[in-house]
Amino acid sequence: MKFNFRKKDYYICPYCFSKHDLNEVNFLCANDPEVCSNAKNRIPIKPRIDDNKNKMLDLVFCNECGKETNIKICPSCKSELPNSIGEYDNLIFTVVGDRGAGKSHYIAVLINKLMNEISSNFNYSFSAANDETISKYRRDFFNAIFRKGETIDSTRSAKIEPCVKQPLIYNFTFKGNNIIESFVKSKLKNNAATIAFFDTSGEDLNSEEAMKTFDKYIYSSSGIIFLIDPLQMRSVRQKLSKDIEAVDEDREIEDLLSRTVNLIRKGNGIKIDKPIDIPVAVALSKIDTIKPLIDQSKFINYSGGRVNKGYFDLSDFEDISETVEALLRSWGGENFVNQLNSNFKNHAYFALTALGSSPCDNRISEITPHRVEDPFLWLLYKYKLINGGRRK
Ligand SMILES: Nc1nc2c(ncn2[C@@H]2O[C@H](COP(=O)(O)OP(=O)(O)O)[C@@H](O)[C@H]2O)c(=O)[nH]1
Ligand SMILES: [Mg+2]
Ligand SMILES: [Zn+2]
Ligand SMILES: [Zn+2]
Repeated sequence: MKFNFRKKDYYICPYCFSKHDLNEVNFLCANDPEVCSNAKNRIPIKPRIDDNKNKMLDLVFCNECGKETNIKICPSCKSELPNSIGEYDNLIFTVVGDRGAGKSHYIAVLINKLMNEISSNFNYSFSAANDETISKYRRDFFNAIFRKGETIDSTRSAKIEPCVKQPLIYNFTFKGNNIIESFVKSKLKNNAATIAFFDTSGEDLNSEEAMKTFDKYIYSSSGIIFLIDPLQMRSVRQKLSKDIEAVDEDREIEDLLSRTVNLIRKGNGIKIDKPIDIPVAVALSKIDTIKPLIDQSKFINYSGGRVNKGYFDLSDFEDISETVEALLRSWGGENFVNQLNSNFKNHAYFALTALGSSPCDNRISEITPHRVEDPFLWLLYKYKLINGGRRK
């Protein structure tokens, strides 16, 4: 059976976020740089417009050496584009959070789980869209925690190392190859997406000025996962009556939210009285550290097979979101909750742990993630890539 995935007539570059018609893509000569000066000087090859009226060409011939090439590059920033660019919807998911909130470990574990388990439960395939993603994920995320059993170094600032800004890009496509799956698919509005993940560095989020310069991707996002380390909240530390040092004592969780809101409003020209429609998933990270503060009967503690059902469990989702919102309010997060309510039309609360326990001297003995996929699944549900359902 053959499916016609919905084709777009434009694409958004996942590196510089410029929007282009499909026929505006450029190519890079794939020949040996010793042989062809186009290849040597990375001179973009622009296809003739009448060769490709409204579609994206898959290959062109180099105007210098005549060799064919399928390496697509962005006409604005010259970055190499994933080969699948333009085929599917572009979704850009950004993980936002203060320094030490757990963003890097979260992304590392989430992607691993999506590849190995979650996507197939929903009949999707999840695969890296380009070689850079494969090597960056291995180098900066996977190797440390899954191979060496060590924590990931703090993300370097994009100011110092431009490569930090490179997103991880994945294709998420519905497999649907039998009658039942194709029935499920027919009810979905979308069935494929290119998803870019950004890991932001704490330093880049320090001031609005820095966010503006480096984090254009925040206001261009299709969805935001906003991570909060519960131990960052004074009242949580007091309740646990431990001498836990917060990564940053003086930082209130609503400060980063205000800066994010201001950035999105300015970047997209949204007036103060209009709600922002980017969905925001607020997630408590590292919930393994606050076990004593969570009622053991709550859904948060369980995950029993809910992702095996192939739909987004709305009853479970609502229960968790209400629980976490109430927890945040009771821990002095009223202001945060109110700010979120008044600025974002679409928001929900989640709770997760990427590692399942605290590393000891930067060593991770065992990784037992819990509910890491929930915010991501909610975003997919919002974009109608997966269906929602209720328990009978
Ligand atoms: N207990 C616990 N600690 C975590 C978890 N995830 C991260 N951490 C700790 O928090 C530190 C900061 O996490 P990181 O992902 O680097 O934060 P980032 O600055 O937001 O990228 C790590 O070095 C770990 O020690 C978790 O799920 N549980
Ligand atoms: Mg980090
Ligand atoms: Zn050439
Ligand atoms: Zn670009």
